Amino acid sequence: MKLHYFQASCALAPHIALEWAGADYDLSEMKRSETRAPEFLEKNPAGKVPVLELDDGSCVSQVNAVLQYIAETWPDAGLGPGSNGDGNTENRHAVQRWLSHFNGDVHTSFTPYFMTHRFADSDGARAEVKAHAAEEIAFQLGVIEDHMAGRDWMLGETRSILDPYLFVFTVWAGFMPDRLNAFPNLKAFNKRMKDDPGVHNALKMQGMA
Ligand SMILES: N[C@@H](CCC(=O)N[C@@H](CS)C(=O)NCC(=O)O)C(=O)O
Repeated sequence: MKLHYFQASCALAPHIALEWAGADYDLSEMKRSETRAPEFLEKNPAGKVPVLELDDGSCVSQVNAVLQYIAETWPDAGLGPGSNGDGNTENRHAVQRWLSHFNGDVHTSFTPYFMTHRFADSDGARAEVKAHAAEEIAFQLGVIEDHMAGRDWMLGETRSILDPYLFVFTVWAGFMPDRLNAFPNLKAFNKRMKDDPGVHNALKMQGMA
């Protein structure tokens, strides 16, 4: 199996999950500009990483689907909803709720900030888009900051597929001028993750550590 990614993208989330799962996998590093190449569009018509290409040639795309595929394929790693032996519906709903929030609200708030050229042409308009995006990012990160008060991991005491995805947002926030200064709980979480051997491996493989 092969994970298609580019450096510091959201594909870092499944990359960490593969490390935590103890999976045997290869990496295929691409350039951001290659996501619209015909060969890549055959793997994911949406033209985005991550893509997890399986040994039979089929592909799993979309962050949430790839993360859930990893949790289900390596259940012993305990990364999925109810896989800690509790099996409860509350936990399943929490995982779905946060995956949706992450993918639909938080991830998309970063897009106009880092991909501003897709949203406006003039320098002035781009500056406005970026400023508004920064406000939305801060609002969405604030929701998770509050949730993380008194918690080590998104689900409390047990790590799950949510944590690598949250880690990506904390990395991206680190590229912004104010970094994580307004979010002490997320800052502590970022450090906790960086201290984890699997996270360190993934960052090293991506040339980020
Ligand atoms: N909805 C997609 C979003 C993935 C996404 O935004 N990927 C970015 C990297 S973080 C990407 O590949 N961007 C390339 C592009 O838009 O050209 C998912 O959940 O996988």
